[in-house]
Amino acid sequence: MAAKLEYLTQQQIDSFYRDGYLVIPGFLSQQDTSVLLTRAKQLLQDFSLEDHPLTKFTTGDDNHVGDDYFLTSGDKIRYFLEESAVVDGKLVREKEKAVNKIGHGLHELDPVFREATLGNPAIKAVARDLKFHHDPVALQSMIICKQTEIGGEVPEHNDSTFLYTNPPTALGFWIALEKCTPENGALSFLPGSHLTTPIAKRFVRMPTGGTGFEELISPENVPNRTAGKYILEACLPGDLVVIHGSVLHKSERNTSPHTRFAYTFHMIESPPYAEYDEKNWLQPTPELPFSKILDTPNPVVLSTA
Ligand SMILES: O=C(O)CCC(=O)C(=O)O
Repeated sequence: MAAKLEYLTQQQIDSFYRDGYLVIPGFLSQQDTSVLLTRAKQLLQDFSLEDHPLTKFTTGDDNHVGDDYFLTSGDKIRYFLEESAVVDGKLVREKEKAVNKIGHGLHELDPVFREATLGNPAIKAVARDLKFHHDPVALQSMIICKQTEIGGEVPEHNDSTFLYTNPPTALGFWIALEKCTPENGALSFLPGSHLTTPIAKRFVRMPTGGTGFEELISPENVPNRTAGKYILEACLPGDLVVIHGSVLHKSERNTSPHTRFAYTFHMIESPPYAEYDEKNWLQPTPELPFSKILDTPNPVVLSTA
């Protein structure tokens, strides 16, 4: 007998596996969404520029400092600036309006985001209903700010390229903290592309330092990209979008006067069902291993392919 659904309808599950993403309107209450937005703004206020690599180090030779700031951010709360907000090592905007994203250990280290991620029974219920993983763990989290006027574009990608396991198992949970519109860079998706787009490369730590891509399929063997049209998903504060790690998605630049804050975190499958290796840019530490989402693993999974 099929397990009883706790949060999703069968129609929502079918739509996720057909399209590669699922919008769940009103996943967080207005009150819970506003708590997260307030906390995100507090973190921006608390951000100290003192020892930030992009403002402290200015020459090309010091780029490795920025790499290190990124590569060791998995178990920290760190601030990544909009490129156009820093000129010659100086911030040309208020710091609160200059941060592109905050990451990548919010779900572990910040009490408010931890509660919204690891402590949220509705997230666990969605993970059980979707049956995407046997034993999901939370890998990373980010607040994406999409600042007014300069909020950077996120080009077309799929998440398993950047959060790679063998086989690919990334699953994104993306929660709008503010209204997302075509003007301020709402997400858009190529429905069904997760079924036809293999993970052709992966983002890795380079043996020589820094990061780069490793080919998994040589370019001549990568199938033509999925035909079809991108669908823009306007969202209201509190809406959740669950994102299959292989589905193509993107967001445009925010040229509007309205910010577009979102909170996102990713899950992956654990061994023995998937392997997470040392080439990945984000590495768990003995002090902070990846936290499990479910108390009891899902006995069966529907698909991660
Ligand atoms: O929030 C955005 O604009 C992009 C988010 C995204 O692509 C992701 O979480 O994978």
